This record gives sequence, structure tokens and C-alpha cells, in this order.
Amino acid sequence: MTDQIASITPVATDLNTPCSPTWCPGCGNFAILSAFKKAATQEGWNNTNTSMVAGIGCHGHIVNYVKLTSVEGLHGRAIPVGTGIKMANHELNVFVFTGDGDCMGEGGNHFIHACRRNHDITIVLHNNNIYGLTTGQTSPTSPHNFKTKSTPDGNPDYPLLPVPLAIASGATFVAREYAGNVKELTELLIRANSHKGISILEVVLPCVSFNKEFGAEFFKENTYRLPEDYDVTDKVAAFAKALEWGSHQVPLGVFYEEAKPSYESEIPQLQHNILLENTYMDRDVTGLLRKQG
Ligand SMILES: Cc1ncc(C[n+]2csc(CCOP(=O)(O)OP(=O)(O)O)c2C)c(N)n1
Ligand code: SF4
Repeated sequence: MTDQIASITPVATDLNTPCSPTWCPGCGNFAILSAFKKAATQEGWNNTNTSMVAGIGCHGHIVNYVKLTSVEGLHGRAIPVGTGIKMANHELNVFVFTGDGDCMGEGGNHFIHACRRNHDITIVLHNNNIYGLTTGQTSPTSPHNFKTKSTPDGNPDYPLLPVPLAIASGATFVAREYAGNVKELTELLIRANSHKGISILEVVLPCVSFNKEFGAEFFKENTYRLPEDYDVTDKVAAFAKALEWGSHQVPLGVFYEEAKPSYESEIPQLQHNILLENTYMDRDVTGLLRKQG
């Protein structure tokens, strides 16, 4: 951020806010909050250099518990708010926190196009495979035959898998972590933010109140780490790994990474200074608006 804007923005001295989390005891969102605060403290993310955006859902409450400049968008619309912030000031670190309902349902279109455009932002997708805030309905990532109050006879739909969708849509950094692995998640948040281009970080987490199928036990028993010799630049292999989901078969780690110019780095108006500081000529546009006769 430029000196002028920094001088009028008071820097938060710590990341705590007066709000206490209202999540259910045992909710995986606590671990994501903890990892994000650790990463922010380590990297010096503060309210002059970092912005948080969240969608609507339990995940979205995270913005209330970190003292950084933030916006809680409409349900499904967190990503366009995040890309808008990045366009206005591309020097900011921009984190979008979204849920499986928020991002894969109403926000699905935004997700695909943000991946395709390679905006230089980080999307943290809190995937608990259910609508938590609205008290436990089937979401786009819920498994086939999954029973919830909205599908009491079993989910007739098949799930969307965010990792292969991100890779297929053109994302240049795609990873998955379990919320309970706070150390690894902290490192991934830092790595995702330093990647130039879009970073999709799917964080699988328990919703202890409404999803009894994917609890901490499930993730403990069924996740494994991608091996050290795994080649993150091999897109075809990444896609095959990304399709793995099931018993003893949920890979964690970085699936895919590609060096490619970010959207912002290719926009001419962003090459000299941030858009917020551009001066505009006072143009007379009445001729443009006049009806051609
Ligand atoms: C435009 C709009 N559509 C639907 C809703 C209702 N709504 C609020 S949160 C939510 C689902 C949240 O699920 P998810 O995004 O997975 O987040 P979680 O609560 O599980 O963190 C829905 C459908 C809304 N608030 N606004
Ligand atoms: S309903 Fe689920 S996601 Fe929401 S706070 Fe409770 S445990 Fe967490």
C-alpha cells in the first residue's frame, strides 16, 4: 500500500477483536481461525496490507474475530467482492473465506471464472459438506445418498469436488488441508498468499452439530499426505489425485501449482500505481449518451 494511504490507516496492533466466536464447541472453524491468525502474525498481515472477505454461513463469522479490514458479502458473492478489492488495490493480500454452500452453490459461477482469470487472491473454501448456518441441509459437496433434513431419504445428487473443479477451471495453485492440522494449514495459507495468481485452498472440517459422517475421526482415518516426490506441476496427475475421495483416500497437500501471469499483472492500468490512486480526466460523455439520429 502506498505511504499516503498507509498514513491515514491506523495499523492494528494485534489481531484480536472484542468478539468471541459463537461457533459450536468442536467446530472446525476454530482451527481455521487459529491457523489464519498464526499465519498473519508470522507474515505481518495487518489492516494496511491485507483484506478479508467472507460469504454468508458459519465460515463467514471468521471476519468478526480477526482485526483486519473485512467485508462479509452476500451469500455466494464473496469472490466478486474479493476480486473487486484486488483490482482497486492490487498491492493488498486478499483472502476470501467461503463455504461449500456459498462457493459451490450460489457462488459456483464466480468460482469458475475467478479460477479462469487467475486473479491474485487466496480463496479459503471451508468444506464441511453441509449448510451449517441454516442448521444442516444438503450442500453441493454432500455425498450421494447423504441424509439431512432437506434430503431425509438420501441425497439424489452427486457431489461437486472443489479440487478437480479448480484445476479444470484454470486455477494455478490448488491445495487441500484438514482444519485440525493447524501447523500445515498455517504454512499453506502463507504459501497460497505468496503464490502469484489464484490460490484455492480447500479446508475440510467437521460440522459437529449437523454432519455426523465427516467428523474428526473420519479425517483422521481417511486422509493421507501427498508424497514428497509428487510433481505439483503435472496437471494430468493432479487431476487424477484430485478425483480421489473416499475411504482411506482423501489426499492432503498441494495438488497443482503453475507459474502464469496473474490477471492483475496483465491489466495496463495497474502497471504504474494502484487503481485507487489513478487520476481521471474530466471527460464530457454527453455525446456518447446522445441518441444517434
Ligand atoms: C442469497 C441467499 N441465499 C440463501 C441464503 C441462506 N443461507 C445462508 S447461509 C446458507 C448456507 C451456508 O452453508 P455454507 O456456505 O456451506 O456455510 P457453513 O454455514 O456451512 O459454514 C444459506 C443457504 C442467504 N442468506 N442468502
Ligand atoms: S453449525 Fe456446524 S459449521 Fe456451524 S458453528 Fe456449528 S459446528 Fe460449526
